[in-house]
Amino acid sequence: TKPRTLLALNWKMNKAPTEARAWARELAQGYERAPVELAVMAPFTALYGLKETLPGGVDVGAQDVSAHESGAYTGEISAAMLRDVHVTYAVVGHSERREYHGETDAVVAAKARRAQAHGLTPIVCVGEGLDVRERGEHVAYTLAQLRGSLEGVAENVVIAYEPVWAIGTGKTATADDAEELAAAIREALREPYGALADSIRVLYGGSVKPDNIASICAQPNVNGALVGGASLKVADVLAMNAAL
Ligand code: G2H
Repeated sequence: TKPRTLLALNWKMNKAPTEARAWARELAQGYERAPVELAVMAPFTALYGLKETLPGGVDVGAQDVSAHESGAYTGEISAAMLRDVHVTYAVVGHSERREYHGETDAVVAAKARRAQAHGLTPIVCVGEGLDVRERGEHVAYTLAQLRGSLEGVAENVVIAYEPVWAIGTGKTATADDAEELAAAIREALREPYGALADSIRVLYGGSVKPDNIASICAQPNVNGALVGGASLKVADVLAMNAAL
């Protein structure tokens, strides 16, 4: 049995708190609770008001979390602070964090462990760039990144496979590309987690939209999507929710 599909929206650095609440009110008008789980990864400042405004059963997540517990880390947001405002998920190791903020696999794993220690579910992102794909090394590269990013991380985790060449570019991996990596990731998860690997959700991310989400999420090892650009408009989100 497949785990429940997760439609995870990644707003990135978009929507002020006021805009986020307006979006949630608009969603509530058309939203019918689907068999899939819906969760919104919003900027820190929007999380509290968003959770209060969203229809019941829709979760919120942060796009990052500190690896540290508390104290002299100016500018950081802790897992405990996120939990206090009813956050369920924390994305860690998104390729934009790895690329623009120098996050290594070790840092990503530390963030994931800290999130779990406070009852959050980390969404750990992995995926290769175009050069790696062109050399045909995408499976080995992604699995190495996965192992490093899951060091000491417990099974309460979601994995997002996001090939960097497909992010925000309009180039989507084919459903077969997504399945190839999702299956390889599932196999690799058996080593640390044994039979629990089957209950861990593996998402695909990279230019997912209403017209391609169904075929991607129908793949045997794909358990949902992490959606950036197409997550900003309510109409697109309702269409994706209905397609699953
Ligand atoms: C990949 C994805 C969401 P987009 O970053 O995480 O963004 O759907 O815009 O490619």
